[in-house]
Amino acid sequence: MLVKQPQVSVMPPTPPIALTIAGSDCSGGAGIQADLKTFQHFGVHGLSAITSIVAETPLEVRQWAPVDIPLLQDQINIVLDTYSVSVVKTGLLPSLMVIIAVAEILEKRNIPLVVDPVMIASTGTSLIHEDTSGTLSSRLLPITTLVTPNMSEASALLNRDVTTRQDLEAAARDIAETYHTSCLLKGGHLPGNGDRLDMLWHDGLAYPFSHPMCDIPKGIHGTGCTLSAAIAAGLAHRQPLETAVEKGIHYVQQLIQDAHMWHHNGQTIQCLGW
Ligand code: PXL
Repeated sequence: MLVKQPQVSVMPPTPPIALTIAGSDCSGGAGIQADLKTFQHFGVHGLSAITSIVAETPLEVRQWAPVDIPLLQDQINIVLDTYSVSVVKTGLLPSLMVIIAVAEILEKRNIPLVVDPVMIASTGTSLIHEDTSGTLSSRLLPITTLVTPNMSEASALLNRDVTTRQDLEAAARDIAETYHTSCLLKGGHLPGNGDRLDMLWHDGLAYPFSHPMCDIPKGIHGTGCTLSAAIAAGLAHRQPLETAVEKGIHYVQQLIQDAHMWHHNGQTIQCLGW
């Protein structure tokens, strides 16, 4: 008798599915909200597990609190048990316990992982309880496909200053080689008015992406979340990593140019475009 075997598909599900594990930004520009918008733009179905709730706008962080660990674990486990997830992206992981809980789940599943090591909001306010860089490095980076630090996050991961254009390539390489991953080091905070440089280190090669400096209007946040979500969407579509990175950088550049602006209660507020 013929026993029907479940079909194992080598193609991604249509549409492909991505999971973001990140914080909620009630103002809709960063965090989970930015990730879901970005997934949708790239034709990827977005699942989300909320790590932390942040009461904020681009101008101010008023309050934040982490979600209980068992509730976070169930959000992640229920969707991973139910959907064929092509890629996972992490954003704000606000405590050591959260990082460990996420790592324990993802270690058992072999899913491409993009890690945006968010530690502070664009206002400069810390969104984490304690220094999480050591635990991020030891628990999450070894199972990560791509980590996307900015320069201060790269400094924290490497325990050394990463401040100049000349530091970027060696820092991206050192993060990638130390943790057996790939690293996109974002040079957006480089001093001066010259071209911006983002440096990808992938499979032993440096891929510099330079683009004209575009004035990020004050009060825009969520560029890092959007970039890492766009790259995750590219990976969900099975693009090579360097292609996903190139398209992601281009997408964020476009959204900065297309930023929305509102005036309310005597204040100007801006948000990445669509
Ligand atoms: O932009 C970094 C970031 C990530 N995640 C959440 C945030 C922010 C910045 O404000 O609120 C939830």
